[in-house]
Amino acid sequence: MIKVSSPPKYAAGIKGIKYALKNAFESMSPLKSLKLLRKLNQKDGIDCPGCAWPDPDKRSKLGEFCENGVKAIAEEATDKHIDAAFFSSYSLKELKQKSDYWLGKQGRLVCPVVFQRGDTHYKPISWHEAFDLIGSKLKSLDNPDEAVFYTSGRTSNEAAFLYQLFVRKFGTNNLPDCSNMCHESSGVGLNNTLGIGKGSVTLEDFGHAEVILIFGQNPGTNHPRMLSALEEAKQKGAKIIVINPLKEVALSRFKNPQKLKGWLSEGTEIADLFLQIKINEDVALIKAWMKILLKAEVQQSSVLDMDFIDKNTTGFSELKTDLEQYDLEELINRTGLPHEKIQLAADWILSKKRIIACWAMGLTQHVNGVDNVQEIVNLLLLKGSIGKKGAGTCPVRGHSNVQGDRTMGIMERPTKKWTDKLRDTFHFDPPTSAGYNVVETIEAMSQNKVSVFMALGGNFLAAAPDTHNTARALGNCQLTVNISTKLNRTHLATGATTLILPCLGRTDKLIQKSGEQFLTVENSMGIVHSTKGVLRPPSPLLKSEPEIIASIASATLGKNDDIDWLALTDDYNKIRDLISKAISGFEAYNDRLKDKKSFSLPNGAREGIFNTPAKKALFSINQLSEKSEYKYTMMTIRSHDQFNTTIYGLDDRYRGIFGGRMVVLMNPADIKKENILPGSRVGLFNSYDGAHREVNGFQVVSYSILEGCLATYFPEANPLIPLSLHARKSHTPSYKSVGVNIKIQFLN
Ligand SMILES: Nc1nc2c(c(=O)[nH]1)N[C@H]1C(S)=C(S)[C@@H](COP(=O)(O)OP(=O)(O)OC[C@H]3O[C@@H](n4cnc5c(=O)[nH]c(N)nc54)[C@H](O)[C@@H]3O)O[C@H]1N2
Ligand SMILES: Nc1nc2c(c(=O)[nH]1)N[C@H]1C(S)=C(S)[C@@H](COP(=O)(O)OP(=O)(O)OC[C@H]3O[C@@H](n4cnc5c(=O)[nH]c(N)nc54)[C@H](O)[C@@H]3O)O[C@H]1N2
Ligand SMILES: [Mo]
Repeated sequence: MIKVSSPPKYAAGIKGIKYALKNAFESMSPLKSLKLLRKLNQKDGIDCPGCAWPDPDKRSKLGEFCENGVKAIAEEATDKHIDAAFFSSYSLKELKQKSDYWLGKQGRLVCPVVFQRGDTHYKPISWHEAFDLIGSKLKSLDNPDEAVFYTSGRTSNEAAFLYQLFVRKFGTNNLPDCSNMCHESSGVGLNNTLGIGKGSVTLEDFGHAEVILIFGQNPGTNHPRMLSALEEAKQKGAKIIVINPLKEVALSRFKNPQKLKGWLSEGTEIADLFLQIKINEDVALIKAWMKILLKAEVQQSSVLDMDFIDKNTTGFSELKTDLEQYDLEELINRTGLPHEKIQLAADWILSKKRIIACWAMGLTQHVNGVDNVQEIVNLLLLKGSIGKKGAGTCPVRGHSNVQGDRTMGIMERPTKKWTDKLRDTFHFDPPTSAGYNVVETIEAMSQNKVSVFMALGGNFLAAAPDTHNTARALGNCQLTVNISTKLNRTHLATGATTLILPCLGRTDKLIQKSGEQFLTVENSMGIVHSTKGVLRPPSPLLKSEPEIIASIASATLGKNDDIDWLALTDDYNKIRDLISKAISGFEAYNDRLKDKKSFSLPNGAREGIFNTPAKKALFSINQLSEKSEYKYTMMTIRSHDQFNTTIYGLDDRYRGIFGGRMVVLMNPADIKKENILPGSRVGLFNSYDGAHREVNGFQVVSYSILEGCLATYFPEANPLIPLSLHARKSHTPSYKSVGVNIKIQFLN
């Protein structure tokens, strides 16, 4: 039985450090742990593979890392290994029966292996044979679009750049990535309205903000170092408003583990106002705020920044007209929030000029995910809160280099500017038609249109929606190739032939022909910097990601290709020189890294320059969420003990849940209405597109969440998310709002 207690009163503090060290010491020796921690997020050190939150200029003497960052590196740097003997002792069938948690705990992959349909076990294969197999399969395809090349956001700029260059030289834009399931709605929404798909604020802006809105994000677990920035903002007088269906503890009270004061004091209360909203009613809330602001402007003026609106935006009068059709009370009712709280927040927004809006998956993973993002932009534009100090957009990115991968060209719909530049730099005709994103990849695989699926990192099957259908779709492929550090569910959904190619990770030293190498990444605020591993790799057999990609490119495109792929990986400066030529903002890449080890990329919105077709920021008209026919709306969230599909442990300390993950968080009144008790086991089911989907065995947890709303963990609940339920304009799966009904399995 899973144990449940009240959530703790604060996040982090000494307890956080204790849990961090416990995790590290369980995976590796204290000496190795300390060697890693000393270098984590330091200027000449390892970029934490945990999240994409930027590092402050002044790093804390107590270490610039968080509990979950330590878990991330312990997971990678573990002393345990999965070798050929492991694969001969467990059949594929046996491995399929193991949990994700068990798979992860077996250690680092250290030898290339192959599975052929009809076999019972994975078997070792040499690198040479593996590359030949991939090269000849790719060359044999009738059409390059029969191959798909997925990327997860941990890969470096260098690997990502080589990968997309190879894939486009091969002839396709089928480059789906984890971003398609993550911040795609932000990219689309921000590009449409502000002309850049990235956020506009810097870390420094947090110290100048008067109001900070935090929508749909749980930084205590997923971006813990963000709390230091929020603490500082708070100390300088900013008002922090949290909009979330759950009262995430770190946003209530935070004890900063990087400051002695944080160890000893009561900690800092982060949120001034917590708005416990119904799932997917953020558009209604923002519309309500905008109506209040517009009304106040008529009465007292200077509420809106009319100068900014006149000079820099278009669409203001259309927005005003559109808002007139909504009734304020109806909007407020939809949110499930008390009128007074909405008014209080509006009063703060009304009277202040420098506003930052932060958000993450709570906004992007809905059918109206792009609408959510664009509605936030509307609010900021009304206040002129963009392109000035202490104000702007802050989509908080997930994977540590997901933003960099996009900058490097990992995108299935490249712009003309991108393909033109590639053509001029590398003298070939890159494909220009749209490739598949994640949802389209699964659709195409289901229709037998994909022969080869390759993944540069990630865990496609467990991360994607509609797990059972996605597994079947992967099974339709003739060849699947996984370039990975750890064993995961995707490796077990085999095609006719499946390869697992083990690679070096962030923490490992990279030695190539010219000597020791470093790699580069871009954080959530557009700062590019180096990352350099310090550990002896778990096996001399492992290869770096750039080397694996270059070898595949060489085996596919042939020795006569214009690019000498293998020579590029002798010295990574050569890859960065190519990037300098091909991507604006990266001029003199190597030189700029030499001194400061980092530099900022240009960002129009930050300077108040809007690269939209109209050269102005756009007010947009956005839709409210659609009414659901289901009794409940379910969101799938992360526990404190996981990194996406990697399960570090079975507890969710900050929510008071211990020893298991099959839980459903439910409002006490709903539990009563269902005639069940906390601790009962229930099944969740729905029926979209005529197909019944069901997952059983959830233990009911009575939790502070509004009636009609449920929360479960990802990836356990992914079989309930139909592939067709995704954001209208970005294809981001609707992981945060799916309709379900409940059936009782047994009462407590
Ligand atoms: N330790 C750790 N760190 C991580 C990750 C991890 O798994 N573990 N994952 C990384 C990745 S790839 C990402 S993208 C980020 C994810 O970071 P988050 O987006 O913080 O992660 P989620 O758990 O998906 O949390 C979403 C939050 O949105 C809220 N929410 C859900 N629906 C709604 C809604 O309709 N409206 C509002 N206002 N809120 C809503 C939920 O209650 C929850 O607090 O973290 C990154 N960092
Ligand atoms: N229901 C639901 N589903 C979701 C989400 C949700 O909130 N709810 N969130 C979505 C989001 S935001 C994201 S970003 C996706 C995540 O999707 P992915 O990025 O595909 O998944 P991860 O779990 O991060 O991938 C973990 C695997 O990456 C490999 N790996 C780790 N480090 C490295 C490395 O350095 N190199 C290589 N080559 N491999 C490495 C390991 O083998 C590990 O098993 O999931 C999405 N799925
Ligand atoms: Mo993500």
